[in-house]
Amino acid sequence: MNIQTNTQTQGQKPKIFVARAIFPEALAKLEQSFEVHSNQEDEIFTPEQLQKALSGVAGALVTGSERIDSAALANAKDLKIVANISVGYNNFDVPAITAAGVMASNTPDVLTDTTADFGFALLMATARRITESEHWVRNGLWDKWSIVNNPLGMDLHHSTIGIIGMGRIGQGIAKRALGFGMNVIYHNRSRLSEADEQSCGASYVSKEELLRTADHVVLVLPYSAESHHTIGAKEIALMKPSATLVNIARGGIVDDLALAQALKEKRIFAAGLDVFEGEPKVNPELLKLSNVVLAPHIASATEKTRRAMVDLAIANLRAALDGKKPPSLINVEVFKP
Ligand code: 8YV
Repeated sequence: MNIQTNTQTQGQKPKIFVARAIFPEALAKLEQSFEVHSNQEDEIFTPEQLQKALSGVAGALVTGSERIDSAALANAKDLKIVANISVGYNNFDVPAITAAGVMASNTPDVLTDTTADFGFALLMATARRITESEHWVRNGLWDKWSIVNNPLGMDLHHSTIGIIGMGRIGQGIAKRALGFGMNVIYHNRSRLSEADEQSCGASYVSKEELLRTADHVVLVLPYSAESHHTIGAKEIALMKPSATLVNIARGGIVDDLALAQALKEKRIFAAGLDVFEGEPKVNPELLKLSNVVLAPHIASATEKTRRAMVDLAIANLRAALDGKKPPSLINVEVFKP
């Protein structure tokens, strides 16, 4: 572990910790106001290193790779805020952070459209076998083509898309699907208002009906103990053999081993995965298969959006250290004006 510090300002400014590499301009700006301890080498910290790094700092910018729980906070007596550079915050033990009197924030809204775009891109790549087709070209198989001998895919247009998790990103995917003439069904913990259902052209159905009828199932729900293995062997068994499954939600929402077995036996057509159980590790059974498109958790990864996420996380951190309410505070009960 090598933590870099802007030592010329040591002692004069509040100390903050930046857990992963961020854009240099953003770091330089932070250094004008704070004594910045940062991990620009970008190696993921062990829990012990993280605990040490949080000791003595007033604020921390973290990402999904840092688990913030009571152990991480054990020596963080000066900490006022942990600002996640991520909308999902299943890396936070929110009750433990709240019990420690620390504010927790995330980065909603700024990544909605970028992530919805990627969900749709991954769905298209999966249904139309784009990565397999690229391998055809690279492996010199193009001259073997015929009307029937090609990576033949499944249509999106005029098919039924089933979205599980109809928050901002799920709704963004639904609106994109309308442009493809798709029939949109969804399942969510709570039903949308009539106005929101209308603007997404989406009909609410049970999870079982969605799995039975959708041609394409897209997962966009937050991870929690309740959503663990929302899709396992039992749920996959309900799906059509021609169906595709796309997970841009979180690893652990899908039982990856059960999915690999189903894909191997062609019990469903294909899957597109941006998130994995235990990532950055990927279940080796998935790696053996050609009917799965794999991406390294990049749904929010455009330069513009990643900059906006960093900027919002910094705005949260600055507000907290200025005694103001962070714009996207999760545990509002901790804030004392
Ligand atoms: C992040 C994400 O890239 O915002 C989220 O919930 O999954 C991604 O945008 C990732 O979590 C890194 O923090």
